[in-house]
Amino acid sequence: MSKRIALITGATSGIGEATARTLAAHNFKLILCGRRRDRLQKLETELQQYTEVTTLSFEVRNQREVMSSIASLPDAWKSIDVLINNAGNAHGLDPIQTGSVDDWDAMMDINVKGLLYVTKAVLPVMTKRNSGHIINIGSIAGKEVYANGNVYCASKFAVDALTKGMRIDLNAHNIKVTGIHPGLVETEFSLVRFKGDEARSKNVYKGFDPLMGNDIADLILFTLTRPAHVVIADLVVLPTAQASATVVKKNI
Ligand code: NDP
Ligand code: 8X3
Repeated sequence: MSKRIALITGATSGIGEATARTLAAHNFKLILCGRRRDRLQKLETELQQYTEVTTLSFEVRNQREVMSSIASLPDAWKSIDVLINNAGNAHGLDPIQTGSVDDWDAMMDINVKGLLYVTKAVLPVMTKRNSGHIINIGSIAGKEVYANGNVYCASKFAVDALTKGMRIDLNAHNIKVTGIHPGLVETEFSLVRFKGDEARSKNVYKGFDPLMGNDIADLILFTLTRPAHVVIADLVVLPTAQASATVVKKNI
């Protein structure tokens, strides 16, 4: 079977980077995306020993940049089979009454509108061929609301709704749509949420075994390797120590 082409947003760290490594080892050609060009180049060089890799650096908030970057792909890369909408972050953890409007804009623009822009740019090749697979990375925060999670949770509830909506609208086109909703995964996520505060970020993952990027990458691979007649529609995955968005058994 010829290699499928997978486009991964947010491939410069965490879940996206782990997914790139896993898919490189399992017969996928990769289009790696993110804003940090140095990291993209480093990963491209590393993974080229296993598969064909190309990179696109764009800001998912900028619709024009998203469209022109994806349109700039050489013909050999245009037939994207798999889209992994992973780029996203939380910005801040504040009560609604004191939350920053800039943080709210960032989360809605990146997690919701960015996902829509990338999907819009990639879908024509999938609908034309009546095949493809879209995986949206949601979150336990898109299933449960927690204190101070307000806008991040809203953005991930939106991802959940969009995933369901895409599955319905793309049903006629034979396109698989999967939502994967992780609990606590140790990545750069908390460093971004807490604006570079390393101590506060590390503390989130202290006293228990969190999920790692590889755990989600494994699930993505599993989802992508089901037979043609099977779609994994919705997956919630937590560390064993986590029972809900806020119940985590910590040994500290
Ligand atoms: P990381 O911070 O490690 O990775 C985030 C990725 O998103 C980076 O590659 C970053 O690349 C990219 N990104 C962020 N903002 C933008 C932007 N404006 N334009 C383009 N790319 C952007 O976090 P995770 O790996 O944990 O997060 C990946 C996804 O998983 C997110 O959607 C997150 O909400 C979700 N998630 C994370 C959980 C966790 O506990 N870690 C749990 C549940 C879901 P660059 O900065 O180079 O642009
Ligand atoms: C990231 C997981 O619990 O920090 O989506 O919101 S959580």
